[in-house]
Amino acid sequence: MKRLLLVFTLLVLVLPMTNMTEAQDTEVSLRVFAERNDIYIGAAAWTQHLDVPEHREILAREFNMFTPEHEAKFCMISSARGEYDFSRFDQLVEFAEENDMVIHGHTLIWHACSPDWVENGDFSRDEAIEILKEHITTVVTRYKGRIKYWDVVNEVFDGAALRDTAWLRFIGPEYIEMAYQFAHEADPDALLLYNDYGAEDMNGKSDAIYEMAQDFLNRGIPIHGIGLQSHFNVDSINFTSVAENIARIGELGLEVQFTEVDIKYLGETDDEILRRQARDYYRLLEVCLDAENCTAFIVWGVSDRFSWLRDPAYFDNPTVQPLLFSEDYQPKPAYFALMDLLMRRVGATSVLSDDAIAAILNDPVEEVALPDATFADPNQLAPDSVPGVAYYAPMGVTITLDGDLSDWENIPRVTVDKGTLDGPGAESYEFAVAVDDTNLYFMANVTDSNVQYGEYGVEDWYQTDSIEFYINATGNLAAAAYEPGIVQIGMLAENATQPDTPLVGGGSSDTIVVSIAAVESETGYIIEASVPLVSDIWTITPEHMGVIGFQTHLNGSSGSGRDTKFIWSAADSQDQSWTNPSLFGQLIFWDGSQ
Ligand code: 9MR
Repeated sequence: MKRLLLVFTLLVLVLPMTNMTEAQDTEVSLRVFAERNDIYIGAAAWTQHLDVPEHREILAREFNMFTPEHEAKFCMISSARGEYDFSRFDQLVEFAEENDMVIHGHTLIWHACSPDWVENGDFSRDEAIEILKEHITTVVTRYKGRIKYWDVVNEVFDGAALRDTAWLRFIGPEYIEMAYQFAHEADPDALLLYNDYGAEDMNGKSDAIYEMAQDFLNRGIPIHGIGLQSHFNVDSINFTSVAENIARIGELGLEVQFTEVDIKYLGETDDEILRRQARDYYRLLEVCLDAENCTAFIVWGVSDRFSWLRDPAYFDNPTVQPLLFSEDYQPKPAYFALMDLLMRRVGATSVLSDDAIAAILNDPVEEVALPDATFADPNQLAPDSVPGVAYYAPMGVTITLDGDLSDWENIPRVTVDKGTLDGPGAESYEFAVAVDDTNLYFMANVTDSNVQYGEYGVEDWYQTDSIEFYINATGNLAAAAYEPGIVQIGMLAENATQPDTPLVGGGSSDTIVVSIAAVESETGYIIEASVPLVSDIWTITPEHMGVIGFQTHLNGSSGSGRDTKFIWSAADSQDQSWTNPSLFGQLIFWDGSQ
């Protein structure tokens, strides 16, 4: 407790005195206040983490639920059929029990951790069913009455389709329901969850999981809840949509748990990114507290030091700090934000002052004062753009989509050569935008010595050479989630070889008609595109100095998937425009006759 009290004391220096009383009189920990809010607050760990005294202390003090991070999985406990080594799993269970933590078992069946003897086996359907049953029965029976929740199967969906796994090949799709039946037979009191990632909000994958659960319930297959892994990126969570998904699962009578929460980001760590991370942790816990069927909020590790995301095999930021405690076990803003929420919800005086929590939650309104319009070239039809912030698009210019750039003369060009990935997939691109009375025109002239065609299909368009532009025509530039009137339009370089069938992807791009002309050029490729100003999803009426949201990206590949990502809008430091339109910049219409 000493270390934490020291932190509180330091904080108190800048907090009103009243807050001190609570910190002194009551034990202040996440678990104490989670209990008072009637939810579990959990953390995952490996046995090796328990060797670090601070790690053990924080686990025991702050969390009332425990998940074995890796050492309970099939590949970790069984080296041959019928042979098990439970020593590390046992250590974790004993640690959790000693500290009065409810155990969340993770996981019985997961394609990424099936023992080699299963993966490489050649089993008949009946044999495979026997093996599945033996494994589940052995493990669940061993810990019967001690493990309250089980992630029975993990990640069996790949998008909305069933993932190709050894079990699917041996048994067919019924292996999933069999796993639940075997687990239920072994411990009828255990609560059985289905756990997956990328299905936190309303989407095709969460629809498929919802339908599977509904079908199981209709047919009497025992399932009690859905685990939403929640490996999120800063700025990317659609909280409303997550709440909607939890509510529909609740209507089925099922629990939901956030099972593997971490919130990551690219690039260096600074106060601002940790603030936004704290804000996102707070808002996510708030969604859980607001939903009656949300029973646990589990973080995927304690200290940033041991996060799985530091492994370059998983994520491209070896210094990322995605958890609640720093490398040296200091509580971070995200910890205090969660603490604040749990305390205020039960009427306790928070460890944070009103001003301190407001500073975490309230995004500064970025009033970007645009400089006076300048013209680098007197013949320009609109002012110079403000780098990464605003682009002035001339009005009254009609462009022919033909790959010939002569009609773009005197329209301001912007070069983009920076973003979140700086590989050899492209050198740079320049873009320009113009409008007439019927269309908005976009042009990208890409410098790329090695253009890829046919590397990926249109559904994975962003993995290969492609150009994106984004429009937010809703009038609300602060919109942080996609809604009608906001689109991401991704256009493959391959359009240069397929002039008749536009290859277009991107969020809601199917809600608007996009016309494209793409050609190869001496230095790479050129794409010209247009969208109508009047459509089912928007009516854009250009007026001098009128503003809409706008963004553009480049994806570059040199043959083995995207290695280059250039981004125009400076607000989008994390490549999150595909999910969060508040990160776009501004497109300002310019009437040269004014
Ligand atoms: O965090 C776990 C890491 O320590 C393991 O090395 C890895 C093995 O694949 O599994 C990680 O946990 C995963 C979890 O079991 C299922 N969802 C995704 C998690 C992160 O990869």
